[in-house]
Amino acid sequence: MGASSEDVSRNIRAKLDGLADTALELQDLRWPQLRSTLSDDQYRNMVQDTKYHLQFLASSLWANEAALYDNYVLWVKVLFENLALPAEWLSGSLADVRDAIAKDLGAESAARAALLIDRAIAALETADTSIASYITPDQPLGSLAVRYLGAVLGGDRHGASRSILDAVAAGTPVRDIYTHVFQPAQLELGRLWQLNRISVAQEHYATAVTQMVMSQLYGEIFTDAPKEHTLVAACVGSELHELGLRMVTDFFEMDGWDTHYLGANMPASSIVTTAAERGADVLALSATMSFRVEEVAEIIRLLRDNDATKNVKVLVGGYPFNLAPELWKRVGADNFARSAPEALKAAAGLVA
Ligand code: B12
Repeated sequence: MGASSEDVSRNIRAKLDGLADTALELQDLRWPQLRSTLSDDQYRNMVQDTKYHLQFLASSLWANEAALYDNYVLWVKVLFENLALPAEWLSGSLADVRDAIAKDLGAESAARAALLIDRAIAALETADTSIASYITPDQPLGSLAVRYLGAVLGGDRHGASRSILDAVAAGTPVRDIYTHVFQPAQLELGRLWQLNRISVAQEHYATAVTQMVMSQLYGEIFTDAPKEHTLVAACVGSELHELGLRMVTDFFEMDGWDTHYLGANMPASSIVTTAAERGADVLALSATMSFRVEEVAEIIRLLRDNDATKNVKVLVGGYPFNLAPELWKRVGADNFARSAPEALKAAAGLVA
C-alpha cells in the first residue's frame, strides 16, 4: 500500500463533505425507499452520523489505533439499538463510507480504510451491547452517589447540593466526592442518555448542577499557601466536555499547584500564549471526542515551535487516551494519565 494511514486520514478530512455526499448517494442505491420515509430531523441525523463515521475514521487512521474505531462503532451500535433503529443501517452505512472512499479517493485509500471498517463491521455481529451501571451502593460513597444522582435527575438541585455539602461538613474529603460521586454520576448520565432513558435536557441540567456544586466547594479547594509549580489546563479545539479537566485541575490546586483553568473550546494559539504568560511548568490538554486527537498534536507542535514554551511539559488525557494507552506518544505529549489522582503522580514525575 503506497499511501500511508496518515495520508489517507488527511485526504478524508480534506474531502469530508464530498465523501459524505457520495456515501449518502450509495446509501440511496442500497435502500431506494429509505429517504422518503425519514423526517427532516432523521435525515439530518443520518447526514451527521455519516460525517461522524468519516471523522472518527480519519482520526483512528491518523493515530493508527483500531481501538478508537472499534469503540466508536460499538458506541453507535448501542445507540441505534436503544433508539430501535435497524442494525443493518449501521453496517450498511459503514460499508457505504468505505465504498465512497474507494470511489472518491481510490482503491489504495479504501484498502487502508477497509482495515478498520471491515473489522468493525465483523465485530458488530457478536458485540455485547450491555453497559453496566457506573454506580452501585456497595462502591465507596456509593449510597451518597445514588442519592446525589437521584436528586439531580429528580430536578432537585438544592437537595443534590445539600447532600454533598453535608457530607463534606461531616469530614468526607473533596477528592473523594470528585472521584466517587461526581465522576460516576457523570458517567452514569452518559450511560442513561445512550440507553435512551434520560433526555439531553436532563443530562444538561445534571451537568450544570455538578458544576454548581463544584463551585460551592471552592472554599475547600483554594488556599493562600505559596505555590511552587504552575499548571495551565485547556480543552482542545471545539471540545465542549470540560468537567473531567476541571476535576483534574482542582486536584492540582488541592495539591498546592497554582492552576489556570481555561475550560472548553480554546483556540490553539491562546493556549500557547497563556502557557507562556503564566510560566506554566505543565500544560494539561484534554480531548473527549476521539476525532480531536490531531488537534492535540497540533497544539503540542505549536508549543514546541515557540521559544517561550518549548520546554513546557505536556500532560494529556480524556476518553481517547484511555482507550488507546500509547496515543499520548503519537500526539507528542510527555505523559498521560487516566484520572485526576494519576495525573498528579504523572506531573510530579515531569517536574522532578
Ligand atoms: C456531560 C456530557 C456532555 C456535555 C458536556 C458539558 C460540560 N460542560 O463538560 C455536553 C452536553 C456539552 C456534551 C456534548 C456532546 N457529547 Co457528551 N457527554 C457528557 C457525559 C455524560 C459526561 C462527561 C463527563 O463529565 N465525564 C466525567 C469526567 C470526570 O470524566 P472524563 O471526562 O473522562 O475525565 C476523567 C479522565 O478522562 C481524565 N481526564 C480528562 N481530561 C484529562 C486531561 C488530562 C491532562 C489528564 C491527565 C486526564 C484527563 O481525568 C478525568 C477525571 O478522572 C459523557 C459520558 C462519559 N462517559 O463521559 C458524554 C459523552 C462523552 N458525550 C458523548 C457525545 C456523543 C456527545 C456529543 C457528540 C452529543 C451530540 N450528538 O451532540 C456532543 C459533542 C460536544 C462537543 N462538541 O464536544 C459520548 C461520546 C461517545 C464517543 N464514542 O466518543 C459520551 C461518552 C456519551 C455516551 N455514553 O454516549 N456531552
